Amino acid sequence: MSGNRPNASGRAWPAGWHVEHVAETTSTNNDLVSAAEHGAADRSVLVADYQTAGRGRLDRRWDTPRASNLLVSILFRDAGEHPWLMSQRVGLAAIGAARDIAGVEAGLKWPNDLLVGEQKLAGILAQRAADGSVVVGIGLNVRWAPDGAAMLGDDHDPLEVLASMLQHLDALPDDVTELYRRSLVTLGKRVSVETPRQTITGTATGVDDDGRLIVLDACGLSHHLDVGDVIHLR
Ligand code: BT5
Repeated sequence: MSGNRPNASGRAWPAGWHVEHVAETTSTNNDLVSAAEHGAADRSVLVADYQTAGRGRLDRRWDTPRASNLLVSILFRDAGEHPWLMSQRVGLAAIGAARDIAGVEAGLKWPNDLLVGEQKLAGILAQRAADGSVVVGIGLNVRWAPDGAAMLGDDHDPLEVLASMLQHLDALPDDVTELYRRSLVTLGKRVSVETPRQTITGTATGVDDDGRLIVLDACGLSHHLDVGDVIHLR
């Protein structure tokens, strides 16, 4: 990967990030997981103008026309036992970039969707590679969004958003617990959470130390959920 020198896009990236920019691939996450297993460096970053098989969670798709949006994956070799912490960091950095580049205020829907109001601006997909490293991919709508979703606006360049996001990642404190909780618009809301086994309805009261969403149901039971799709009810 090309390091901190200006690369094909002619752009100088923040120091310490090894950014490769390609015109097209299947999925930046797939590529970077495979690169990780072949020894790619910590903080390798793969950004594509277009993905032919962009992936969401649970085998859903991530769609975006050519050269419109940010499609990027980042490799973290020192993610430790808590891969979800890296997703939280990427989500927070993306909020900072949306604010700096476009003046757009986004919040997080648990676990890591970026929302503007209730419209989705970005989605995050984290995967663990076989060697234990973690790849966090983010798709952020810059110049295009599907119906009902949010974007930053026509004037903005996906690579500029990435540069800002990397700077924000560098500037985050080691412990982002409080920052994450403050950005999480899910907290305090009534939610319905569809998990692989059941749907839980209640009030989102917190996030535990394992990154799980705590939902208090009408019977007074607290559920600690580690996966699921959240709907904000109000
Ligand atoms: C996500 O999944 O939100 C994670 C998306 C991660 C995409 C990035 S792009 C770079 C990297 N490489 C990859 O292959 N993936 C990552 P999920 O929560 O499952 O949301 C997927 C759902 O969002 C889809 O089923 C659609 O309903 C919706 N969707 C698809 N494209 C969208 C877009 N551009 N904007 C907003 N919503 C979208």
